[in-house]
Amino acid sequence: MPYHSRPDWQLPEREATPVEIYASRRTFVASLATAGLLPSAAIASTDPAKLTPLKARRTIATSEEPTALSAVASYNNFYEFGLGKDDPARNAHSLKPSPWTLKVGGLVKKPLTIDVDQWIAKAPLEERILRLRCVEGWSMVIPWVGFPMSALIKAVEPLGSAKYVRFTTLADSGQMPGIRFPALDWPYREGLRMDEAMNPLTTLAVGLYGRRLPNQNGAPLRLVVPWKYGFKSIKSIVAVDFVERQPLTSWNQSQPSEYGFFSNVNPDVDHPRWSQATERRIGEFRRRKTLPFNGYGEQVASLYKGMDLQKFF
Ligand SMILES: Nc1nc2c(c(=O)[nH]1)N[C@H]1C(S)=C(S)[C@@H](COP(=O)(O)O)O[C@H]1N2
Ligand SMILES: [Mo]
Repeated sequence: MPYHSRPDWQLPEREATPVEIYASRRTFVASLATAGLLPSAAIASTDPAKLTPLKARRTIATSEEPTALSAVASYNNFYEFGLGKDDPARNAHSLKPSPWTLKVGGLVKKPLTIDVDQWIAKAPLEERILRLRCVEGWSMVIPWVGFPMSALIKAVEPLGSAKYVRFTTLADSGQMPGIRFPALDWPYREGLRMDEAMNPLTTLAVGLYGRRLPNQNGAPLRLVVPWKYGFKSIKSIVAVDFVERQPLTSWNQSQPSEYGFFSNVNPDVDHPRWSQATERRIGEFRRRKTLPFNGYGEQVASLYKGMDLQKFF
């Protein structure tokens, strides 16, 4: 879908507020590390307060209240660190998000090997406040920091034969205690169709709440696809590959009848074991109605025109 003018969630340049993060006692530690005066392990923390601040211009907002940082960083799904909601925050200190190399290749003219720290330092970062709806029936509103996936796609110049994008998470049992258990077929893999990956809402996040990503949220770089169930938003990415055929993805592979390749948020298609009609917004008492495409239908419904969304779930 061509992106004419300005969608309503995108603020005009002059109204967009730069998110200035001022140095505090805690960020002093991070700045020492950035200056090379401390080993990078000092910033490889699960404590968001200790993470490096990022400057970003707010481009996508919502009237909804963001979920508290304490919940965003302590109630997680990241099976490489355990299956419990609090396991990632407890265990992810062993992940080393810096230095980190991202390889972008496959059917492209200009494959790239990216040093993620250097990239974060010079990329124009945006703050994008987006809803996240987990297939399990809970949701959050998260102020991500990152950039549109389309910027990376344009940089590598995909060939005409590239129809899908495959994403791969790190799989290192030394850093990730959970991958010793066969909960999923590691490495965690996800995929998008090219037009989905190019949609302006598709985000590569490097931070949240104005700082680098906590390890448990997928440091140093993760995908955010806000109109799809949360498992599509793959964490701690080491490879992005452009491919011709629909790629195998971890959840679809493990349970194809429960987790489709598309997995667009859809209140009308129940999970075989529970309803998807409502959700629990973390921090709220009553359940709310789940919206088609997680409320982003205006921006993405046209991607699926003519598709049977009961069949292609
Ligand atoms: N590599 C990897 N990525 C992952 C997961 C995972 O287990 N491993 N869990 C997914 C699921 S089910 C959800 S709901 C979101 C949760 O993101 P959050 O913990 O930052 O809220 O991450 C997704 N990305
Ligand atoms: Mo999820």
